[in-house]
Amino acid sequence: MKKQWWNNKIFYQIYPKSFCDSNQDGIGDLRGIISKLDYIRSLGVDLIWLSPVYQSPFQDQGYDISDYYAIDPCFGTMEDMDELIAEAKKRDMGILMDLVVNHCSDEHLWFQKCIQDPEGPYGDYFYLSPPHKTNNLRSYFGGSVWSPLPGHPEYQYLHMFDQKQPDLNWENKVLREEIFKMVNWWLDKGLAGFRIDAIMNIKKVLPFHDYTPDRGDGMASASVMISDAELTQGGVHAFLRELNERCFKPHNAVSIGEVFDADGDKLRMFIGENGHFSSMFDFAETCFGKDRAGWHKSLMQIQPDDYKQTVFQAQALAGTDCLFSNVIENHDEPRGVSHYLQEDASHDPQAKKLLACMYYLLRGLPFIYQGQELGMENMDFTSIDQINDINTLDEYQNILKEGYAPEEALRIVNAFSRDNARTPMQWNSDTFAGFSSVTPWLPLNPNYTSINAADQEKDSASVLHFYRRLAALRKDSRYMDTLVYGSLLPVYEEVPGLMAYLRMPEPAASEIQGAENAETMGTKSERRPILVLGNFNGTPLALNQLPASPLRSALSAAQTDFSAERYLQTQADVLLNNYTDFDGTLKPYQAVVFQLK
Ligand code: TEU
Ligand code: CA
Repeated sequence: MKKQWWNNKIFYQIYPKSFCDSNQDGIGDLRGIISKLDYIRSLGVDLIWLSPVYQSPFQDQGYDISDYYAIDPCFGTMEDMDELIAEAKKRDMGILMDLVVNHCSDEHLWFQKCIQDPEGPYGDYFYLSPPHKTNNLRSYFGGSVWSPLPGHPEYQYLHMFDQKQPDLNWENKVLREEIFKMVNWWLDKGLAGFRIDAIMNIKKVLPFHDYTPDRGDGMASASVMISDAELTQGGVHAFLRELNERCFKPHNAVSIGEVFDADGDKLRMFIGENGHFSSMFDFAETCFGKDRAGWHKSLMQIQPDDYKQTVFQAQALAGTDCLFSNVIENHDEPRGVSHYLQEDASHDPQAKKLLACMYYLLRGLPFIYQGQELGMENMDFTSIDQINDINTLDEYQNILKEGYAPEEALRIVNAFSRDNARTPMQWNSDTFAGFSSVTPWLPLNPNYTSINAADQEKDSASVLHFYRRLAALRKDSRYMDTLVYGSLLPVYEEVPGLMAYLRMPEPAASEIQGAENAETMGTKSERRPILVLGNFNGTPLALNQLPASPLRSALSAAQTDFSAERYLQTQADVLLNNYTDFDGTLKPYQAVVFQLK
């Protein structure tokens, strides 16, 4: 794998509306973010991804942009944005914006001009179709993907998401040029790169045709056309190659794709050495158990062994030439600790640290979503009126239609709602959690009195301090060859509730035949395997039954009958531990990282 400047970076996602409110209007803003840059840096973060801060009517919380060149007034001004970039740079951090170019807002000038004159040039910026030539796709947010073009009953326009998010026509070269110009404008301003939203959707199957219905409404999920486009139309690749060549590559920018469903042989087209993006999210765990029929048919919680298998499969797919972006949550998902830990564990700081340790040290780029570093949990919404997210409101209606009682429907959406992650950041135990001095735009999770940054700052055993220790480990130049560039080898897979993997150092440049620059790499590096062990069981896990052989073979030393327990206790060095000791048995939810001899 060719080394790149972003390979060893740590990422932090900010959902600006819910991060920090500087002017006391209940909405987080750019100056609020600027005031917290030292805190973010203290987590070892190098790159900050901001969910959209562009001008927007907020039908989908900023993922509906009405001006790509303007900051929405609720977040501040373009001067604030420039200051944020500059202040981040002073602290050795870079800013990534969210690139939302599958669609814009219906309030964008392009769509307004399209409405004025659908036969004119702006009609080609969108997908317009006579009513009899549309298809039966269901939007991701419910209802048909087609809506009548205002004032023009002879046309329907396509929107994969909400009605207020018309899809942009990437087949139109003029539109693509507009997008490239805009992306370069932002990169020239000094952005480090972009996270690229919903990008698989930019390729449609033309002419439009119907798909086999997957629900009683006679419609098929919009995602079906996207898989079809990959299979039959050459997919998104030509568009993404052009975007990379014209924008990311010339700026040496980092680009993180929001890509769902890229199967094995396609992965390298996205994130291989000459791929479209620097990296893309591993959503295999996110998607595990999700059902197209809706949240009521989806699995509320994943079992630890399914989690570990899903992660290991994704890691195997990425091999040693692709880097996934690793997440346990984001602004579209429930909180990771609530989703991936079993009920008893999901409030336990030790279990939260365990989950943190397991995903953070995988091969790939670690992403932290705001509040994750505190172990923030799902919100217990007590009424549907507390929920703002359109996706949740649609699923709620869908579940009611399926005949569920309102309380049951609320219980189900509580488990999946995107608003779980969007409640305000919990800075301290003051009124409104230090997020604002007025009522926030979305209710606070009442547990802010016990889960907040100020308290955890004072407690060296807190989840927050554990995230700092993870960063320190990952950044330690002695382990870089192993933790950043090394391969991943699952071990003891058959042991229930145990997640264990070896990170094997990549061969030193000097060990690679014919390598140039053999001296430049790895002089300070400690080229020994690292073992990550985590017990997801609420009971102790004795290691005396585990054979030492997988560890021995990793060391290419002679096989012995030595048990893993004895080997680890007597010969391996502990690099990180969520308890204060290791006595040969893993305590409930204990995570330990060893360096082997
Ligand atoms: O999400 C894309 C996407 O596929 C979502 O529909 C996702 O499946 C859903 O949120 C899971 O519940 C991106 C953004 O991350 C999301 O916030 C936006 O709403 C969406 O694009 C439209 O821009
Ligand atoms: Ca504000």
